[in-house]
Amino acid sequence: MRGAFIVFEGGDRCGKTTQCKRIVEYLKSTGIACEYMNFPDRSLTTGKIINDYLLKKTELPDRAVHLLFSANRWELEPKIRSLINRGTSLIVDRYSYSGVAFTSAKEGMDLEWCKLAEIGLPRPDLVCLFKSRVDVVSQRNGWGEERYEKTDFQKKVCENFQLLKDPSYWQEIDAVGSIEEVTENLKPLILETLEKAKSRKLENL
Ligand code: DGP
Ligand code: NA
Ligand code: NA
Repeated sequence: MRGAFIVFEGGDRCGKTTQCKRIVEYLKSTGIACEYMNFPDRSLTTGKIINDYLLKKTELPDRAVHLLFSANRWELEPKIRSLINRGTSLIVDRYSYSGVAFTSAKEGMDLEWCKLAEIGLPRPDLVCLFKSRVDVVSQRNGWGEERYEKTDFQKKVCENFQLLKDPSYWQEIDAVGSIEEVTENLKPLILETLEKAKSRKLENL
């Protein structure tokens, strides 16, 4: 039986990385095979260039950087498929939807063009979209260190996530409660998705 492919999405510093890791710990503690994965994976070949770009050490044209982020996901596509097919569930911190929402928040970038390089990647069984308020997250420590951490840009990103949202496999998560509360609310949703994935074929974007 295959594992489930679950993605957490949202604006920067909305708390989804913390929740991803807490869910992985919880699932492991109950004996469920699962792994944490995150995009961009800065340790990969493309990830090193992406890291320099995010830290504003290098400049690159918008389309070139968009395709690098996409290539970063394609670097791990064989691993994603093999883990899921061997029965390991994946809890993934950002995916193609960040790719589209962030790049298309830039001036002159078309949403449909942004989707093209994502076609053929495995489609998640569940996308948890973390709602957050930009005026709250922008107060968090270190805000502004990376390229996209600007209030107006993040508002645009959040609007783009709303355009991408597909109610058939997306759930909005209210990320305003305590860390413990958010995890408790997530657990039943995650467990239900793991169960359903067993009898469903993995689809593609
Ligand atoms: P993170 O390590 O999750 O904080 O992500 C780094 C930053 O990169 C964050 O601002 C979100 C952004 N990002 C993530 N994936 C993509 C992508 O595919 N394309 C673009 N343009 N930005 C992305
Ligand atoms: Na970030
Ligand atoms: Na993160």
